[in-house]
Amino acid sequence: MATVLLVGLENVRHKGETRYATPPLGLAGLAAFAREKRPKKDTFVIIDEAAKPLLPDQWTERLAAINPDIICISALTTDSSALAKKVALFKHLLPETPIVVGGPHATALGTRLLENPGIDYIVAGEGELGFVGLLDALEKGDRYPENPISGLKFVRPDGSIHKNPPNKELLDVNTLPFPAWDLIPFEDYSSLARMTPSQIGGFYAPIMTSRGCPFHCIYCHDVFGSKFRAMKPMRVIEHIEHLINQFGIADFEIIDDIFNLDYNRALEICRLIQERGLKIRFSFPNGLRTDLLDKRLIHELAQAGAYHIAFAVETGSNRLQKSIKKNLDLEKVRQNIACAAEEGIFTWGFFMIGFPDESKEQIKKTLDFAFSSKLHGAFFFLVVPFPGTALAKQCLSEDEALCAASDISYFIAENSLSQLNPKELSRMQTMAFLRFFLNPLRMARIGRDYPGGWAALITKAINLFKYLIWIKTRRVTVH
Ligand code: B12
Ligand code: SF4
Repeated sequence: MATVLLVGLENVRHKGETRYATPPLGLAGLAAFAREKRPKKDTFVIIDEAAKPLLPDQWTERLAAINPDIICISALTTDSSALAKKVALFKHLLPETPIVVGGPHATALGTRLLENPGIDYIVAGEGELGFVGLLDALEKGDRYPENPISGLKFVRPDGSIHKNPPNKELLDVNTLPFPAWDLIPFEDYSSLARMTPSQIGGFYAPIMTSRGCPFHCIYCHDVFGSKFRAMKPMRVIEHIEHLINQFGIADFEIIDDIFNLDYNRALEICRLIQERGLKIRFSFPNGLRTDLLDKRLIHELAQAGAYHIAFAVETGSNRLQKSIKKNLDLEKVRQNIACAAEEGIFTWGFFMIGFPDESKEQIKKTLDFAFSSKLHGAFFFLVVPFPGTALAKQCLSEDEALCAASDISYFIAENSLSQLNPKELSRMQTMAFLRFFLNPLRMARIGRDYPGGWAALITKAINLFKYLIWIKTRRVTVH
């Protein structure tokens, strides 16, 4: 019997930025899987600092009360410094308690994370099997399990490293239990900003109806592999109904990497939502593969309750679409944005500027695409080569990539991989936001269609501009 503490880290917040957080689907999924595989053996507690950060004194009290047998932390690469601080604090307070780190950062960095002596284990990739394998081993008193446990890595007593790759055979997402939603205090998230930028607050849950993506965009990370594994439409509906009936949740963020890769599955999910009379609303804040949409699917999504879709366009240059391996059909994307906007869906674009060797003309193409589109909102991110990505391997050393991947590097051009220097790049980014949002026609459309209501819209607009002013008035080092 183990008491397992699962920890989510605080997203770094900047002046003027509303706290934002998403109920931790990954941690809730791990707990549910372990409950199924090790029935009645463990007790789980989730503390998500993204929603409710604790001061060190509060941690002292909570750890004393919980007395965990194992501490499991989920981390993104942008969480690196928060992770290091938390590991130091936990080791100081509970030196004998093993600490495990999983999630995208552990997947991207691999054994390098073990250079932090406070981290006892890392689990890379899809985490369920590794998590349960480790709990089983620790229960038997085996602190250095040599049998192959999916994705598990640790330092042996003699200083050598045990590393087992994530299982090649990936999980069947149809057989996974529903996440342990009972461990999530949904109310903690109800007044925070969420991943869907057109919305603040309210009770909602993130759901992932598929794992994996067969595309290989060079800037993307790889937690779930390239094999697309999708839940059957009825399984998706059962999950939605479970959340409605057990937790009163009727608002969902569908955060798949590529929900609509299987066109007929997507249509069938919409059909079932309508057939069963489910009164729900949902958004796609992580994007859809937007050149695989068409009028019919967009209409069905809107009828089923879709109110916000992110269009991850990234670049308006056809040449760059090829070199970054996104390979979007830009004309189709443009039509689909217009079509979604006509259906009353709030449309949000993601764009990236500053790819290796990108010219001013290519950046202009991206910006022109955004300005001339029917998008309601957009983010213009600076390109950040995250460790472990093909992009980082192409242009940076691992250390440089680790330094580059801070949560503010999307907005502060410290370096430039493009033909522009950091100052020019930064200027173009500021100009992009201003020209995009200060267009009177777009402002009128935003006011008319914003799904979160006027109060949320005003808060959001003020926050965005305060944040941009703060970040853009920081010093930019020209290299
Ligand atoms: C929801 C989401 C968010 C949410 C919540 C993040 C969170 N803490 O989970 C918010 C909106 C906050 C967010 C923000 C960002 N995000 Co985000 N986000 C996602 C998204 C779409 C879904 C995450 C999710 O719930 N997945 C489903 C669950 C089941 O998976 P999971 O959490 O990874 O957990 C599994 C495994 O990783 C593992 N695992 C996880 N934790 C642990 C812990 C232990 C102990 C173990 C054993 C296993 C384990 O087991 C789980 C089950 O298999 C992913 C894309 C994706 N495909 O996952 C991107 C993703 C995580 N985000 C990413 C990025 C880059 C960002 C941003 C930097 C984007 C930006 N432009 O600002 C910011 C950074 C935030 C900050 N400032 O700190 C990258 C991370 C890359 C990296 N190396 O860190 C991803 C992978 C997207 C991508 N494909 O590039 N994001
Ligand atoms: S960016 Fe999207 S389409 Fe490209 S590999 Fe990642 S998940 Fe797939």
